Amino acid sequence: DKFTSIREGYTFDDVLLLPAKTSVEPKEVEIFSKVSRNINVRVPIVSSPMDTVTEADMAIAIARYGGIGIVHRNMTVNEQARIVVKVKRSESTIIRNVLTVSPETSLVEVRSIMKAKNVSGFPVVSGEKLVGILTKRDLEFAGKSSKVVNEVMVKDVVSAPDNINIEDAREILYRNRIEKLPLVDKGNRVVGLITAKDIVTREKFPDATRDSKGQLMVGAAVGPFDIERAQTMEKMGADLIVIDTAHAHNENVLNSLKKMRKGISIDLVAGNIATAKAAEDLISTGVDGLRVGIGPGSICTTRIIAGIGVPQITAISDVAEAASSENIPVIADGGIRYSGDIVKALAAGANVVMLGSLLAGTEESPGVEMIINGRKYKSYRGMGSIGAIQTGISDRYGKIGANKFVAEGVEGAVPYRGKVEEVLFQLMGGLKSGMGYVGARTVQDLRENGEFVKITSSGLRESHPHDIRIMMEPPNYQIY
Ligand code: RVP
Repeated sequence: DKFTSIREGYTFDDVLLLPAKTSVEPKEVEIFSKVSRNINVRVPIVSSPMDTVTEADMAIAIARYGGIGIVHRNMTVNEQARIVVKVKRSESTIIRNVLTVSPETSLVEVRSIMKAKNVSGFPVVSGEKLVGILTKRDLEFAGKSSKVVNEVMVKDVVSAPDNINIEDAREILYRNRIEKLPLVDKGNRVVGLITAKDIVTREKFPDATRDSKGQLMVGAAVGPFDIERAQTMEKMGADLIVIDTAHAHNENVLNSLKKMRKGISIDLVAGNIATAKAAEDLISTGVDGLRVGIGPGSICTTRIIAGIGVPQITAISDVAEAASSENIPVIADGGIRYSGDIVKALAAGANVVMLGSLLAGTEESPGVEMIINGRKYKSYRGMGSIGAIQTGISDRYGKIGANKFVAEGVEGAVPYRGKVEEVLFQLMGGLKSGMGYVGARTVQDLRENGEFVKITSSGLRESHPHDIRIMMEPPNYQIY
């Protein structure tokens, strides 16, 4: 009968990692990992493409601290493109599309370009050649007169050759006490711009996930059949496309993935899935990463409404095993509530984890803040919730009929958690601690050698604080 060979599925609360003999101190462990075939990260965290989690601010923060953000798709292609561009432009050590003005440009016009394009100064160019530089400071002293650029710009402009390295550029900026260094070719034509601000920012975030040009990396979610959106995102500078569907193990999706893989040249991560068979079928379409999780999400009701799913530790482990022979990275998506869950997800075989709930409460998430009983919260909702389906264009979860939906998610609020930086610091501290207990020097080591013990409900009860009334809540253990 159907139950003789039935398997048991485990999730985070069903298991613990065995402490092992170790020679690794938490502060020495290495937590770099892979999100997909070609995307390496120094911190194994991906922010979920949800409309209360990842827009520009989140993607910028996550990439600065070493992970990568995936911009959600519950908006038009243009809106999503604008967010991708904002992340890509947020920091770049060398600006290539330099906005310039001419000596005859009026200051009124300069001010309006400054405001519209959010820049604080311009190289001044006459007949293609660099003749001066104009910064906010020069404008401040010019008053409201009808002057033109030529009258207020700095004429003995310091510039550097195009192939200058960042260290030398830094030195020139410092020695001359200037903010902006135009890069010029042999004909004195402006071909780039380095700003002091960008150099300082770069040094402030040594772990940042950057592309070869020094810009922050960012991913974009697209529907499984939306090749056009994927191509637009690539054109706008996205480094990664993440397929966003509740069930990727579907003939039509598989066929579309083959086309999508050929239609773009950046990495393509597909999901969600929860079985080894799905992993094999997805890998055969040529995708570069797998997103695992059917139903573990904190806002997800799929398992209750549709009766399907796989407890997340088992899902991760099954998919990771199928993916290992092809070396395809696995993203564990959903259900992570504490740093210990991250250690377990990686030990089960994931390369990185995707977070929704834990990031939705941060300052950088797009959700709205609210006060409930004197405590600060931020809104958080499933992409299959009525609210998300109605306000957007998401089709992650099937729409049945024109105006009636069968929701597979809920809407609510999570405690406010401060800045992404603080949350990640706590989460990575927990991960490093766990790796120390297991004796894993790297994430790869943890994936290969982490060993689990299965626990009972009394084991779980013993694991949480018990027999105490908690008076002081630490930042990494919250009570709802
Ligand atoms: P969590 O981190 O536990 O909050 O889970 C986030 C994940 O839940 C998302 O990355 C996505 O896979 C899934 N999700 C998003 N919306 C819904 C839903 O409405 N059912 N589920």
